Parts: sequence; C-alpha cells; structure tokens
Amino acid sequence: MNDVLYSVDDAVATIVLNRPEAMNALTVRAKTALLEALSSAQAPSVRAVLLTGSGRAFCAGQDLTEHAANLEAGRGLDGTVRAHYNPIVRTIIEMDKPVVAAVNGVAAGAGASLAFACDLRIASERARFATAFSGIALAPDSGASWTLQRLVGTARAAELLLLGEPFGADRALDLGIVSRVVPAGDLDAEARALAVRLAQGPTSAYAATKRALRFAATSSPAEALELEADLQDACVRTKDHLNATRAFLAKERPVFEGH
Ligand code: T3D
Repeated sequence: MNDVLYSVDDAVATIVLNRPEAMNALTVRAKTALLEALSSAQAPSVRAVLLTGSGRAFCAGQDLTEHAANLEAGRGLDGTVRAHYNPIVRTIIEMDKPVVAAVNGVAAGAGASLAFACDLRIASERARFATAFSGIALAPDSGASWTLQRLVGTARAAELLLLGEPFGADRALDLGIVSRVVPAGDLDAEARALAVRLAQGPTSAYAATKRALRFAATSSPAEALELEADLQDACVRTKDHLNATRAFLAKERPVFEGH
C-alpha cells in the first residue's frame, strides 16, 4: 500500500497521508513519499494543493515505533528533522500556490505542524489537535514554533506547546487555527470545493500574497511596503489582472488563467 496517495484533478493536487493503521504517523518512507508528492505539486499545471489523511486521523506525527528503534540503537533523531521535516514544511510554506489542510481527525506533533504550515485549514467536527511534543519531552519541530505563534499569538502558542493539551475543532475555530468546521461527512466535498475555488483563482497573485505575508512577518514596515510595491508591479503586468479589470468594467465574472 502506498504511504501517500497523489492525484490531480481540476488543477487541484490532492495528497492523502495513507497509513491509517498507525494514524498516518510519519516513517522515513512516508516522509520521503510526502516530499515527492509536494514536489510533484510544484508543477505549473497544479494551482492548489489539498492535504488530508485517510481513516480516522489527519496525522499523528512522527512514527514513534520507528523513532523508538532509532533511540534504542543510539541513533537519536537520525537526522530526520533536517533531512525530512524541514524540507516538507518549507515546501508547503514556500509553495507558490495555496495549500489547504482538510483536517479529518487527530493532528498531533509533527502532524499538527503540517496542518499549521498550510495556508488554510478546514476541519471536520471530529478533528482534534495536540502539539504533543512536550508529552514526550521534545521541543516543537516541523515549524510549529514559527507557524503556531503567527496563527494564535505568542502567549497562546506557549500555552499550547508547553501544556500540550489536546483540543477539539471548536476550540481550534475559536483560536483561529481553522477557518471552518464542518460535519465529518461533508469535509471531503467542502475542502475540495475550497481547493477548486482557489485553483480557479489568480494563482500569480496568490503566490505574491503568500510571499508578502512571509516577508512581512520578519521585516520592518518600510521593507514590507517596498516588497508590496515590487509584487504589485508584477501582478499589474499579469493577463489575469488585465482581464479581471476588464471583466469588472463589463460587469462580468472574471476568469483567471493563473498568470
Ligand atoms: O525523530 C523524531 O521523532 C523527531 C520528530 C518528532 C516529531 C513528532 O511528531 S513528536 C510527536 C509524536 N506523536 C505523538 O506523540 C502522538 C502519539 N499518539 C497519540 O498521542 C495518540 O495515539 C493520538 C492522540 C494521536 C490518538 O489517540 P487515540 O486514542 O485516538 O488512538 P490510539 O489508540 O492512541 O492510536 C491508534 C493506533 O495508532 C495505535 O496502534 P494500535 O494499538 O491500534 O496498534 C497507536 O499505537 C498508533 N499510533 C498513534 N500515534 C502513533 C501511532 N503509532 C506510531 N506512531 C505514532 N505517532
């Protein structure tokens, strides 16, 4: 069985973490397959990415069976944070198209980090989040220290990371971690509709938006304004911008080709 499923339809790449017997926990093989799938999604024909899990979990983070074997053999992390988690998370964050997480069940440890790295999160009412790191005497990885405090603020990120208490979809909605909570049976259709909508949007402008947000998170206001000006200059030159402006004046719906 493939640890990660990959398919493309309507310019949406759907990536499914597929180890349901282990709550989609991440082995080296699964992480390698996930990175390959994300690399495939870089193709220009893909205009939005949907990440979800099969079975009752989104992702339980590091596969602790594999991890325990490394510990017992004295290999520690075995380089996996730098070799696997960091490239996966950087690829999601830096992807020049929107990435949506459809959180179908529990997202724990690096599994929660994967969801936090996505641009939008839509959750089933059965979704649960647990930062989980401190529960096994680890510090956050896979970007949680960076993403979570941007999602919820430093004080709440500290609470969630230090105490590690699991929380459900409604709290995630209150905290602003997820944009929407939907009945479990509706998640696939709702998440797909959101991804298709994004895939039919102004892809170049989305890439510029993601870049501006990343940059502004660590820049001065003056630097952010400069980059905005550069990016807007590029957006103004796109066919999508010209067509959308014409469509507005003609009182028509714009059709975005993505460039
Ligand atoms: O190299 C490195 O390790 C560094 C990187 C670290 C990054 C991290 O992700 S650290 C955090 C690792 N993850 C966790 O600590 C979460 C561990 N899992 C849990 O706390 C719970 O299983 C859940 C909250 C996710 C779900 O609880 P529940 O009660 O719904 O299900 P369960 O019965 O605990 O689990 C179901 C099965 O999945 C079970 O197997 P079994 O008994 O049916 O054969 C369980 O062992 C397995 N499972 C769940 N999580 C993992 C896992 N197997 C391997 N690794 C897991 N992470």
